[in-house]
Amino acid sequence: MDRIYLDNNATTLVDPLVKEAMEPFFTQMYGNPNSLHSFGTEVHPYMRIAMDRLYSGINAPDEDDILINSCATEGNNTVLKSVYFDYIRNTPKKRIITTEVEHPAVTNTCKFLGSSGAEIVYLPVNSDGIVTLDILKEHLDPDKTALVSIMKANNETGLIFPVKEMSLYCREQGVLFHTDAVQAIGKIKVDVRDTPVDFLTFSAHKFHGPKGVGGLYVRNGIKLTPLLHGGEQMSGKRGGTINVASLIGMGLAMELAVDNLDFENTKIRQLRDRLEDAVMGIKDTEVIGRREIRTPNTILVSFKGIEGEAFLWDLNRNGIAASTGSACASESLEANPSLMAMGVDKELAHTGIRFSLSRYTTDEEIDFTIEVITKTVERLRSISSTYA
Ligand code: C6P
Repeated sequence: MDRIYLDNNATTLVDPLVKEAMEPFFTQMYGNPNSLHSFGTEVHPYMRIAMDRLYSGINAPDEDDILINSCATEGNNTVLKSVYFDYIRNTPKKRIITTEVEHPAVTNTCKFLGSSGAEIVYLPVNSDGIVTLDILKEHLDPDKTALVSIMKANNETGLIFPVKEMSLYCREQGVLFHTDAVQAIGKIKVDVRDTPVDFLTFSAHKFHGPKGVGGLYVRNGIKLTPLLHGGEQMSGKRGGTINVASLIGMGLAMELAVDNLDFENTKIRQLRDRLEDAVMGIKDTEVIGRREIRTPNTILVSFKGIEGEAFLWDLNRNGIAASTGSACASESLEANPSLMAMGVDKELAHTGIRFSLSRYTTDEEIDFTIEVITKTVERLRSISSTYA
């Protein structure tokens, strides 16, 4: 069997149709869309189709903005720094409320803004691993709060947050709401009419599009200060020549992701559940978060007494790619911070392994993975000094 890729929350295979759709924009239609000659103008209709696909993918009204940028990290930075600049800096509302389990693209930006005068409140999660409306209500003072930033789904656990209720409440209270929807697109429905967020971020490579391109949704009427000042691209809201091929790819990837939502929530969920049932059959194993409130492709599992890194190494030797959590924290040997924030004990937080499936995952791959996991747990526990 070829290598098995179960790290789809880190990044995904580019759909072959997406790759094919992008190709002409490297070799034939390579003009700068801001140029006035035909090389520039001939790409406009294709860009429009891609933008329509993005708008329809998140059900955004025409009057709202979707800014094309380089990734979700850029999108999250733009939202937080822009809100700081426009709504916090010279006003009495100094507070940004976020959670203890956001991606570093949010938490590290918040830390930076905290050192520049913003007051950052990190909401704790409940015993289910999520932040609820009640937790938010307890901490939200609308006279002091400029922005609430809460992810739609967690990258490490797959846990889904009740963003609809929380954004509706923030709307009533006159507080801006941002959601990082990176791990939601293509896994659960994302609809900005149904869920009244003011800002939403996504990244194409998480839903079988190319790396290095993302989108930032901004509701009509919300002020946005660019992160990148420059030319008049994106109506002056994000300078820099647009990456045309990547936009074309992201548009198609979004359409395919939405078309595949049912498949993701039936077939892929079934495969994930089968993997989960099998690992739960192994002694002293814990899966983090109830499966009914997780994205259909994700499972974070901890095998008592086995270091996450050692486990990953064995999986990798057997051709299976998984991770100990967020790919961008993989060089740190610290206990998984999301898990620590969830109140999981330190030993468990050192042993978490994330398996994330995609629409390309097969029955045979899951069968083989279950076989390897079972043998690996047995082998590593037999040589572990902490497991008796
Ligand atoms: N999470 C993971 O292994 P970029 O890298 O900018 O395209 O996406 C950043 C990002 C932002 N928010 C969430 C919720 C994410 O999951 C990610 C990327 C990967 O979990 C890589 S660190």
